[in-house]
Amino acid sequence: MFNHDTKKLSRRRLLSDGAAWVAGAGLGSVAGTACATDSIDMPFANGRRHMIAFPEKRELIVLTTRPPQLETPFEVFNEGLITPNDAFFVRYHNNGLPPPIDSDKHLIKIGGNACGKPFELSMLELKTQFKPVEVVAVKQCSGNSRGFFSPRTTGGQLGNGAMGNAHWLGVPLKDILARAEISDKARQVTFQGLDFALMGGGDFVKALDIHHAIDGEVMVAYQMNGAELPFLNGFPVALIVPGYFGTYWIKHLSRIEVIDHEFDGFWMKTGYRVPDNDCACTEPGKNAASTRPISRLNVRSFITSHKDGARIAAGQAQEVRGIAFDGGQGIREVAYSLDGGQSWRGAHLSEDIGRFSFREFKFGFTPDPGAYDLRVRAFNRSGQSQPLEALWNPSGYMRNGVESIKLTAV
Ligand SMILES: Nc1nc2c(c(=O)[nH]1)N[C@H]1C(S)=C(S)[C@@H](COP(=O)(O)O)O[C@H]1N2
Ligand SMILES: [Mo]
Repeated sequence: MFNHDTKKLSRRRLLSDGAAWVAGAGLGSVAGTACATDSIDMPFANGRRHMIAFPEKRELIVLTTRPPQLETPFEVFNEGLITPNDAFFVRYHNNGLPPPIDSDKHLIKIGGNACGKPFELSMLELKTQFKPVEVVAVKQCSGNSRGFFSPRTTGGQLGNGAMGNAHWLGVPLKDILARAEISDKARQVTFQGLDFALMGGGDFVKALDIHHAIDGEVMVAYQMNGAELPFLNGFPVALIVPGYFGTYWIKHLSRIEVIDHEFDGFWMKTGYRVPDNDCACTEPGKNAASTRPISRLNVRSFITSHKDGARIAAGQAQEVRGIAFDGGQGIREVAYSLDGGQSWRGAHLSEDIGRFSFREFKFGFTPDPGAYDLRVRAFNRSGQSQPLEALWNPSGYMRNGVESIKLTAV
C-alpha cells in the first residue's frame, strides 16, 4: 500500500510545509509507512521494533506512534558528542499532540498564586528582551535502558537510546522570573506545554523547587544545535534543566506558574518517583517504603565503537571509543577493563565541552585470540560512580550499572 516513495514524500513535504504536518498528511503518511519499514531487534527479550522516519527525523526506533515515542539507534552516539536533531529521541505521555504551532503567535503565560505580576511572553520578546545563554547538556529519559531490568518493570521497554546531548540556546528562567514579582511565599514553579491528555491521566505538568528554578542554570530554550527545535522535541520553546532527568524538560512550553505550595499533580506525586534512599533502589521485585521525585542524572558510561558480541581481528590494534556523563559535576575519570572487571586502567578523556555534556573517552588494545569482556566505569568530580552490577527499582528508572561488551578476537 505504502512504499518508500511515500516516506520520502512526507519528508520532502515537511521541508516545504514546516510544522503543518501534524494535523494533515504528515501524520497520516507516518502511520501508513509503519508496515513498510525495517525492523530491529533490541538486545533483550521481546524487543522487536519498527524503524520509522517521522517528520524532521531520520529512521528511529519506534516504541509507540501515538503518541510518538522514538528511540535513537545506539550507533548515532559513536558519530560525535552532539546528537543530531533528526536523530534525537522523542518521548510524549499524552495522545493530544499540539496542533501546528505558529511560533509568531506562541505565548508563554507566567502566573500562579505566588506571582505578583502575571504576564505573557511572545517568542519575539523572549528572543529580543533577554540576553541569550548557551549550554551543552544531556537530556536523558528516566526510563532509559528500562528494557534491561530484571525482573522486568512496567513502562516503555527502552534500550540505551532514550538520551541525547545537544547545544541549547535560550534565556535563563531566572531572568524571566525576575519580572514576575515573586512573593516570599513562593515554594515551587510548575511548567506545562501545549500537548494535552485525551484519555485521562491528566495533562503533563512538572514542578521544580523555587530555588532550583532561579539558580540560573534552568533555561527556556528556543534553539537546539543551532537550529529551531524539531517539532517533536518541543518547538518552538522548551524548558532545559541541565543535570536533571528529561521528565522536567517541558516541551512546547506555554505556562509557568509560581506557587506557594508543593505541587501535587499526578506526574510529581505519583509518577516519576524513586525510592527515597541513597541508591534510589530496592531489592529486586520489592516496593520502596517511601519515595521522592526523581532528580539528577547519575553517572553513566558507554562504549560506542564496539558492539556487544562482535568479532575483532586478533593481533590488530583496536581503538575503543565511548561517552560518559553525569548530573553536572563533570566526569573526572573513566576506568576500563578488558577482563570483565578484574583489572582496571584509566582511559584517555577527550576535550571537556561542559560539565553537563557527554564526555568522550578512548583507549586502545591489541587482542590475542580469545574472549574479551570490556567494561567501562566513570567517576564524576565528586567521586560518584556506577555500580558494578545494575541496581533495581520498581519503575525501572536511573539504570546506570557498568556495561559489559563481549568481544571475540579471531
Ligand atoms: N510537553 C511535554 N514535555 C515533555 C514530556 C511530555 O510528555 N510533554 N515528556 C518529558 C519526558 S519524560 C522526557 S524524557 C522528555 C523527552 O524529550 P524529547 O522528546 O525532546 O526527547 O520530554 C519531557 N518533556
Ligand atoms: Mo522521560
